[in-house]
Amino acid sequence: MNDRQSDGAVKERVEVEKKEPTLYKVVLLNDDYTTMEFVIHVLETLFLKSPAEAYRIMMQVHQLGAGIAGVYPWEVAETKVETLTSMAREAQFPLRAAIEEA
Ligand code: TYC
Repeated sequence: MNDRQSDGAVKERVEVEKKEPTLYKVVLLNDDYTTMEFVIHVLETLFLKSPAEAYRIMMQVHQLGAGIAGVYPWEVAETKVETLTSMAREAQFPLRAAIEEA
């Protein structure tokens, strides 16, 4: 729909605010075989974390079982998990991630 009415006047903009998109957490899961170094590498290169933040998240997952790698719109979260899974399979690690509503 455009903002023009048939008389050429501009329609009043009643709904200015856009609805917030639903966001999803990519939750990294612990396992016994993936190396800490590889998890840090994935957090830095795929989830764009600083080295310090990547280390913090990795240790949280290692000690507590799970941790948030990032929060994204649905399609981005899905693609991150797919890329993580193929990076892990390529390196022959069982690393996995889940998606949860934020
Ligand atoms: N628990 C793994 C180890 O001791 C390290 C690890 C951390 C694995 C985080 C997965 O998502 C993970 N080598």
